[in-house]
Amino acid sequence: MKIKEIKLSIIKMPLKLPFSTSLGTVLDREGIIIEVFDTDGAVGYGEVVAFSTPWYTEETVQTCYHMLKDLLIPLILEEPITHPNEVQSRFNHIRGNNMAKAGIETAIWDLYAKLQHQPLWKLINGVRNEVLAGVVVGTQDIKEAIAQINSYLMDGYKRVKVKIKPGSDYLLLKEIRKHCPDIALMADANSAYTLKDIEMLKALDDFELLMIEQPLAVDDIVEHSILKKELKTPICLDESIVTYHDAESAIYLNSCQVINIKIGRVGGLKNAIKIHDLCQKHNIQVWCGGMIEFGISRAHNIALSTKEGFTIPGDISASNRYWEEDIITPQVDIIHGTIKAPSGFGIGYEMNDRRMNQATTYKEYFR
Ligand code: OSB
Ligand code: MG
Repeated sequence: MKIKEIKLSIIKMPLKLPFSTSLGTVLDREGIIIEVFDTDGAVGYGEVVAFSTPWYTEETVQTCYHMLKDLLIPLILEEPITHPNEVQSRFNHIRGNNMAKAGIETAIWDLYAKLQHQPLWKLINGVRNEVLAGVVVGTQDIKEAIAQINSYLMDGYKRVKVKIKPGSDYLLLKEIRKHCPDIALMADANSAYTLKDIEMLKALDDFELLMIEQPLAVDDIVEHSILKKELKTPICLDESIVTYHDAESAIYLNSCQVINIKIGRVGGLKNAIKIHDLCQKHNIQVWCGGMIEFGISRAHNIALSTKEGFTIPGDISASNRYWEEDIITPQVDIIHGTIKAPSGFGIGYEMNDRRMNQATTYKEYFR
């Protein structure tokens, strides 16, 4: 691949509804869309999933922009790339900054798949042409949460996740269970608890949750292994797994039954696939996490979720879960709780230029 030009666009869109977690509320979503052009005019799309502020991980839109502009893009333009697997190693001497790295790495995967005349999901040896969707409720208000769940069930979602925190946990889940006894339900704490809360966390075993996601500290692997011995509810790690080595450590210490794989958090598609393969080998369940993303990242998530290990629904929802109108076309739709893997080359979605222009607040080209 001879990459001639790279375009960065900062975009911003209001969410249809506010999204609250144990760490705060998101009203507007800002992100970076990356377009990588080769010398023949073919284009690959990537998305940086960092938020405007560092509430989920330490990266932000501005830190990612700096990384891309000043360090990562120059390394990509420096010499031709034969295969997207080379991108990671070109960034070897730059620590962390996984979401910035993943944004450009995924754009190169898309371009490569297009040049190979293959859907990305087939190129990465996906095994299914539809992936299981799941949806996240963005409120801890009990009445409002139940109303949202009911409407998502009408849309066809088969798995629902709610965000919990101390004070909004037992009663919230109890009421949801009372109204929806049979739904596949899970809870995400975004690290809101400590081992001192163990009795409360044990009490949540009453609700037959599919799993509890990231109950303890963001950088913890040890205490989760202690908690796991006490809970019936399976533990899923999200924030704690940033590298392949983290996944190895969690498996070694028996810290979880499940890992949420996010392409951005782990630094790209190559790493996501490596972690998937490791989990397969060790009987750790995986599912694809979400970042309240725009359509480009959503499309990459769909491709990843066609891989063999992704047998449980991820946080992959339709475009209309968060947006009046997404930046891709067609919009991602849910049909009977699943999303069709597209048949087009690369990510299989086109840019919705009109919507993209409306959402763009800043753009810059690099050669
Ligand atoms: O912890 O999984 C998380 C959104 C932003 C940051 C972190 C998380 C989430 C979600 C929502 O839970 C997933 C989605 O619907 O995109
Ligand atoms: Mg999470």
